[in-house]
Amino acid sequence: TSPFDPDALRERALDALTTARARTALLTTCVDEPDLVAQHSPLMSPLVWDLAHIGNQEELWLLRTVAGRAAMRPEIDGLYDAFEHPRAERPSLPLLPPDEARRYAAEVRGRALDVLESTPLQGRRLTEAGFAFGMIAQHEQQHDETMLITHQLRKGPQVLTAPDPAPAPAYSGPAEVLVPGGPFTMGTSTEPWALDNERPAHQRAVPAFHIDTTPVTNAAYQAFIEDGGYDDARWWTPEGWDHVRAHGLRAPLFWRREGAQWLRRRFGVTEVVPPDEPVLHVCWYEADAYARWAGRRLPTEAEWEKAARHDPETGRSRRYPWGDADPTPEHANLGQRHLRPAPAGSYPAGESPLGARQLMGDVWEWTASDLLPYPGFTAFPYKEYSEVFFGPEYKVLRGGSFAVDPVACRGTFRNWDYPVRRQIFSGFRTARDA
Ligand code: AVJ
Ligand code: FE
Repeated sequence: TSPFDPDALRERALDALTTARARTALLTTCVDEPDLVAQHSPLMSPLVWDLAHIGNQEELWLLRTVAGRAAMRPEIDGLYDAFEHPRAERPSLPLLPPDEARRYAAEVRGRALDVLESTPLQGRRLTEAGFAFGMIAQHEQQHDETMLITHQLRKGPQVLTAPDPAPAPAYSGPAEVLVPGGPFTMGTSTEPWALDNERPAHQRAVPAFHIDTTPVTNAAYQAFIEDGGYDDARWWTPEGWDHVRAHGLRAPLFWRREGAQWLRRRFGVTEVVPPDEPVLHVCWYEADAYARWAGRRLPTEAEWEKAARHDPETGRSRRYPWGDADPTPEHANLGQRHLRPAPAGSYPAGESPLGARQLMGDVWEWTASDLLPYPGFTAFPYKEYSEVFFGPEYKVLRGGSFAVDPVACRGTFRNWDYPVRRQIFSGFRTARDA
């Protein structure tokens, strides 16, 4: 059966919702109650807020909007509206306590699965091809990544464990690949669960360029540090230079120097920074400065997507670098199966037609581009998913991290954040004109 037929999509929606809830449960049961209601960083919500917000969004879209049901607890809507209360304020709100938040989310889910069973997946735009269900599964998975960031910021001993990615032989292929010039199809009009900002498919002219085969490694980034990169205004944009000086940045977030070594804290464990792993927890300003120091630049968002999707043989854009098949563990480091990126050069089965690796998974990759709508964009199903963020304040990240579930990751998926943010699972690769 095609992954696009209605029965397969219903199955897929059920599976995506179930996978997301298992991950949510894990992230919210491995710490005790005080930890769930505490704010571990002013950048993040208490975990218990994410938990009830996940349920509240599901109720809003699947029960009220799709199925036309009345609000279960109208009095809590405001508490879990991300636009009403900034993250820093959320711990002082009268939030549902952990047990109640769990019960609420579970009750919504029970009803949502009934709705999934009884809703035709054809004919109405919100539910066409299961879109609303896919959107809610992606929303939960996005918050599961957010909660993993909260776990990383949390002080205290390790509570999460996962096997390491398979060790990879040091990558010895070419350092960059040449992407030929010419138009390619960016975005999508056919991917059933693509979100509004990925649409519609359109042609983009992209001149020839070179792009790194793998994300920039810790070893390469350390060379920038040792070369005095953080002390040299030449490499930084004026805003970036102000930012590093005002905040005393010297290295990626969570790094600490001890003698000749760099150590980092990762989910409660301190370890030596592994040289061959993609660098993680850098902000856009750091990525941009590194690239300039290296005599290169960040790829634009269109360049990144062309490197990831363009098949020079057919001229088509693929769903993923390796083709149209959904990701498996052989293709990419996704889904919180590991709690770190895999060594640079891993996942040969996931490489693009031109030979670039790890475009999906491992680390979110900063691009040079601001978050802007594609020509023909229409907000759907609500303006606050992406439209309100369009403009120069946000930079686009592509490709997903080890913390992203496959349901929320594709060649067209767009993420964004402020250029100062580095608690996110962000890295980058560099490019140059051909
Ligand atoms: C797309 C990751 C920037 O977390 O702010 C979650 C995703 N939107 N709930 C965010 C999202 C609404 C969004 N990002
Ligand atoms: Fe949300």
